[in-house]
Amino acid sequence: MLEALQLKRLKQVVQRVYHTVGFYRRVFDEASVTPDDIKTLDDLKRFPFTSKQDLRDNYPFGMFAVPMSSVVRLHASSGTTGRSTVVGYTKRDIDTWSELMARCFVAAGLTKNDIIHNAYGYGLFTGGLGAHYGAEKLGASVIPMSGGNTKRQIMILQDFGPTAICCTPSYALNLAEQGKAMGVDMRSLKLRVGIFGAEPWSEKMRQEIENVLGIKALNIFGLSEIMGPGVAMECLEGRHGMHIFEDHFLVETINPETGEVLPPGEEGELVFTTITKEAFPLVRYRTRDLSRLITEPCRCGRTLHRMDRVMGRSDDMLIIRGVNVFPSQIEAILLAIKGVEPHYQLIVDRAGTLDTLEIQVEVGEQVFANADEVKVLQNMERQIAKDIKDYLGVSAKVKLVEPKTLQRFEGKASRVQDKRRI
Ligand code: DLL
Repeated sequence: MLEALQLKRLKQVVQRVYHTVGFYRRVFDEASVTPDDIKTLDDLKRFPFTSKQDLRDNYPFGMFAVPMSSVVRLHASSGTTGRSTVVGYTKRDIDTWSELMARCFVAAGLTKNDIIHNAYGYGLFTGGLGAHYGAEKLGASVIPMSGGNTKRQIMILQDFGPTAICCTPSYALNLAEQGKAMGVDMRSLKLRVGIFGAEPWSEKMRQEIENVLGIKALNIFGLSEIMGPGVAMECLEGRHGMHIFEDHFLVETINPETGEVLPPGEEGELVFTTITKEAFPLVRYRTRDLSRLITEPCRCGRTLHRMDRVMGRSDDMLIIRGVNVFPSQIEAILLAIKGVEPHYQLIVDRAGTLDTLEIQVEVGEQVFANADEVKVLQNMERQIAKDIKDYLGVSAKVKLVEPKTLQRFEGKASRVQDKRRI
């Protein structure tokens, strides 16, 4: 049944992208495949992958399969111009997304009688509005908190008595810590369940969150390119692995080195094909997220296959306080500043519940030779930190160091030290 529906939808989407998106026509032609080659679901394997670079090359709207007059919403991942990923939605895409997010809330045991505190960021990030529309679709009462203003969030949690909370897992711990500092007994709030995602987290973090907040913590997965939050979601009954909404997304795991499709159960890179999206359909999109598929039945009774928690990435993307950052984006900002050398180190750590980013970067001899050295250095540090915040949305501590003090590399540079123990 499901397979028949998937095949019908897959055929439609492959036809559509071939006829409406120049990129797909070109890469299908190059790979000598045509939409008619899809006879079974397995035939998808013969089609080329789509990468993030392809999206960048077609920035901002080149991959859209409908005219802009049909696009009712745009979202984007953070990034400097030309480097962020822009996604578009038709009215029907928004309806589908809301429906799938509503399914996620149902999987978390929520109904229209619940109050949902939504602390995912509202804006270009898909978390806030994605969860918001899903909560409304369910008929629950949604509190559109967005991120930040932590003290105010604690007050709202006490006064409005939400039964569910949506935010990144690290922010959940941050809230718990702030609440405790304010003398609030966080376990006695009405919260019952949390829907946490947008960044990697571990079983240990789950236990800690459940313990400090006195709730059940569930994992939700998604990415802007495929839709936003709600591509896959854990259920309250199973609490192990996230059910993938396979009536809307086809999933494969591949060996990131060779591109070979792996059997279910083996760890590899997740590749998604959207089969119902109108504005921004993607065929075989390489997520760079490493996970594995779980095909054993779940005790909740859902027959949708599951994906395990994301175990890492096959590229160098960092997620810092929920914001996706590529070292190359930081590099581009650094190099645009006069006096800065192309030698830098990024040190990512976690202080308590908060991710920290320190950027060490070399400056040229002439900066150190300057009589007003200290002042000049301080100004430069401030300027770099401001640019990083303005372009990428993350706070960083910038430390300028003397020329030739940072490590040099003979092969591939390794400029990131991720010291977080999640
Ligand atoms: O993070 C969408 C989202 C919002 C998901 C709210 C869940 C909740 P992007 O900003 O495009 O979209 O980032 C997508 O975040 O490729 C993963 O690397 C990572 N990610 C998302 N969810 C999880 C998760 C949103 N549950 C990127 N566990 C993805 C680990 C996750 N990593």
